[in-house]
Amino acid sequence: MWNKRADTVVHETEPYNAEPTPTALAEGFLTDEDVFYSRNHGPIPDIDPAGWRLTVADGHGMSRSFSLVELREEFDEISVVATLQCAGNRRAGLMAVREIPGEDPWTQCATSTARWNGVALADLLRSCGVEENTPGHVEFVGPDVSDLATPPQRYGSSIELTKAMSAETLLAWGMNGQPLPRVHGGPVRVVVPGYIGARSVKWVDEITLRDSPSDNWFQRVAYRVLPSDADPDSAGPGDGISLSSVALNCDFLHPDPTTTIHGDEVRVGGYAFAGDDRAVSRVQVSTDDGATWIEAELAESQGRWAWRHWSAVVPLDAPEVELCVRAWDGAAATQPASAAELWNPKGYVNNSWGRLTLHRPP
Ligand code: MTE
Ligand code: MO
Repeated sequence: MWNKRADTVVHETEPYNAEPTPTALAEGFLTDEDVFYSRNHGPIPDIDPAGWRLTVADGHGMSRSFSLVELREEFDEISVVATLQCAGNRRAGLMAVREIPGEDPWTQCATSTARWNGVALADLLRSCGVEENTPGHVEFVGPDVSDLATPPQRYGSSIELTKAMSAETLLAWGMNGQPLPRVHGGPVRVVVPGYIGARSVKWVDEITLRDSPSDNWFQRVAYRVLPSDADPDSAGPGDGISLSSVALNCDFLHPDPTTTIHGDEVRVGGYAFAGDDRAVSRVQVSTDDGATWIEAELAESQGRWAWRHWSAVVPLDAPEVELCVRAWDGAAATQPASAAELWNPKGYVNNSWGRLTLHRPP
């Protein structure tokens, strides 16, 4: 379905929610369309690019509207390599601690990287008279109505105006050199590099300037880290920590733990990513539950908005070896060891150490 590989792990068909296998995700620094994870809260709309229009409103009664042709003609095309990562990435690790009803058990593959092409949102906003350094927020709304929200409503989110006016935030119509696929928001989506995937609104058709963050359910109620003892059903608007920047995170993508490893050492590898304003500075792997650490090699950085691939050769001196991996950022902050200390009622931001158990022939 949706041009995804046959080995894609489909959590739900309606709405469509699916992630690649770790092996598929490891294949490229950029993630091919048929591998890229897909996260939806409602039906995937079918929009004719020729009929699509984007309305930009100042929140005080003034608005302008753009067609796709106008966007392409009036503004310079830019391209940004950026990793999208769902706030629910690695939720399965939290569910292993305690159940999280009504949410999908994403593994470490609810994240993918693409080269996005389009226009800088800042250029579009400037053309509408928005000035740099004005305080405020920018709301994005798509046409897909989600009945997961209370009340059912179109999917929306917001970011601070400063991030909207940054060089990296874009309205994308291209992904890895191809027209943006329908399932990923075609004809046009927002891409907010360094922020949780939820802010990168697909099929965007309304942008509104605001004094405060969006009242949309997906901004005000969902995508918030509630205290571990909170009842998610009675959580109100504004409760919990609102997520924007992606937390420092990393995990294994290979080798496949269901295969038997021959030899007394093995090369392991995966991805590491840090959100807005931070960078991955180091990745380490341990074979003794964190007592000692082996420095992993980090692949060369391909820009500050993209993940880093890493790999390390580790000894395998027992029939079963449990590995863990952690990253560090530029402030020398690192990741917590266990998912238990991070458990939260909606299951967001599991950035505990990645873990992988490997087997040798008996
Ligand atoms: N935009 C709309 N209109 N509807 C959605 O359900 N899901 C968001 C975001 N944008 C969503 C959306 C979430 S939670 C994520 S993680 C990303 O899209 C996923 O983007 P992808 O499906 O292209 O991987
Ligand atoms: Mo997400």
